[in-house]
Amino acid sequence: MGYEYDDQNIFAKILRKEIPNDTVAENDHALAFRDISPKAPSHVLIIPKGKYVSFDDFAANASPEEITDFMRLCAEVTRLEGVALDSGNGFRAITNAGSDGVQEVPHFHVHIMGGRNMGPMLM
Ligand code: D5M
Repeated sequence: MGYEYDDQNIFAKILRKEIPNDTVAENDHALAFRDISPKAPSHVLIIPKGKYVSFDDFAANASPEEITDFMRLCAEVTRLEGVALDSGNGFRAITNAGSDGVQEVPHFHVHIMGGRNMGPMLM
C-alpha cells in the first residue's frame, strides 16, 4: 500500500515558491514557516522538503538524513521562538493525520505552538 502525494497541495506550492510564506528557519531537508491562522502567540509549521503525505509516511519512508534534519529544525524553532525548555516555558507539538486526524493539508507537517498556556489536550 502506498501514500499518494498530491503535487497541488498548498505546502507543495510553498516549497516550489509559487506562493509566499513567512519563513522562520530552514535546512537541507526541512522548512519552518508561520501558520497563516495562528492558534497561539507562536505557531510555526515544520515540513519536510520531500514528498510525504503524513507522519506515518514520513516515519516509515524518509531517510535518516531527512528525519534528523526535520527533528533538528523542530528544535531550532523552539529555541528561536523562545519556548524551548532550556530557556522558555514550553510548547505543544502536534501533527494531524488523515480524515480521523482532521488533516487539512496533505503534506506532512508538525505544528509547534507556544507563548501561552495551551490548556488541556482536546479529546
Ligand atoms: O493544518 C494545516 C495548517 O496549515 C492550518 O493551521 C492552516 C495552515 N495553512 C494553510 N495554508 C497556509 C499557508 N499558505 N501558509 C501558512 N499556513 C497555512 P492541518 O494540521 O493540516 O489541519
